[in-house]
Amino acid sequence: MYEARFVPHSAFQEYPEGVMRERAAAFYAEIRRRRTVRDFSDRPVSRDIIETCLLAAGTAPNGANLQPWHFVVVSDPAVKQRIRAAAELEEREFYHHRAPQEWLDALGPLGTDEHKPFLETAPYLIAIFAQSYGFLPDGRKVKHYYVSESVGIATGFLIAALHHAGLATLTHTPSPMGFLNEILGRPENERPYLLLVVGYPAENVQVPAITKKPLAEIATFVD
Ligand code: IYR
Repeated sequence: MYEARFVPHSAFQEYPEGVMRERAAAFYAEIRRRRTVRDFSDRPVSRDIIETCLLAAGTAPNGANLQPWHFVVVSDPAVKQRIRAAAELEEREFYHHRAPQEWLDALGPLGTDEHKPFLETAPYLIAIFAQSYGFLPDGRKVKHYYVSESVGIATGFLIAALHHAGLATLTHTPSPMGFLNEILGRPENERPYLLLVVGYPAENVQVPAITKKPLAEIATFVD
């Protein structure tokens, strides 16, 4: 039996209501500036910034604190080239055969296609893996819980952290992306969850003219 051990939550910070309101508004103003970009500069980004953002991602709430994620940060041009080739192979299939017309119609406003040059241009690709189970020090398997929820939340933290640091991201989801296990040598207990493209936007980058739903559409208050 494991004894739960508790410590004071001394890091919790309370603010006067006016300050809370200001902080809520400031965070909204900051996060609403985030846009997915699909055209990246090849300008390098210092690795320590990525490391700090990954530490932020690793603080995400998750099932039984088993932290069922692994982040592979790729900057090696040869590996990026292999990932691009494999992703474009799947994307060609997707855009020309697999995707139903309804899906292609939904993607229309984003202007995406099977060409993914950003997979080589951007300084970093972060392949995010979800671990369905882990291992104890003695090698025994440990089942993980709420894996997609946990990895989704950590990914959200990572995107927010990178944006906050002043970097652009693209959540890329070639499907299927089993090729990432092979190229990156990841074990059987890990499935690729998402490929995050990270760097500076290309000069004069343009983004789709899209809008976000208003509060009344995304939220209901029961009171
Ligand atoms: N994975 C493809 C298609 C795609 C699907 C959705 I849903 C998007 O929001 C964007 C793209 C691609 O990356 O092009």
